Amino acid sequence: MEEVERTLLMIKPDAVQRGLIGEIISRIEQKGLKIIALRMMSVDEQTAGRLYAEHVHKPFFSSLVDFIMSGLIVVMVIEGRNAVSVVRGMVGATDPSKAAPNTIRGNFGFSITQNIAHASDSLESAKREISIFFGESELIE
Ligand code: 3AN
Repeated sequence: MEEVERTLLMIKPDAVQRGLIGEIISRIEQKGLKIIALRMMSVDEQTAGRLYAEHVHKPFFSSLVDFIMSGLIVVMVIEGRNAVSVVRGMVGATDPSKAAPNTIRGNFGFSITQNIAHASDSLESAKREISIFFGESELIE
């Protein structure tokens, strides 16, 4: 049974700096998914630590945190049938050099750290990540 799901999509500093906000939002809209919250912001160290808590012991943790704090990001909550896997598929593989053509990372990215966008990888991650950026009252019904 297919369920209406909510997922978090983050446009990372490299993509904001390169002027790809519109392109990425446009793909979400053209797919027919619904954006129910949207914000441009910068990330502080505490928020970066929460966001990447699962990577705290990885060798790339500090470069990940430095990068996400290096400029503005855009975060949005997207709603739709199977939204978690659909948006994840549109973003593409973590390593942009391996991401399929016509995915967001496949078309626009090349670096594994500066990899354009992030989408939640499960319903559980989506709930956790959405709550880092948005209160329940900020999600449009
Ligand atoms: P995804 O964003 O595809 O869900 P995660 O959650 O495994 O990937 O990793 C979070 C972020 O950590 C990635 N977006 C990427 O920027 C960075 N990352 C993951 N693996 C590596 C790696 N091997 N080397 C450097 N950075 C990495």
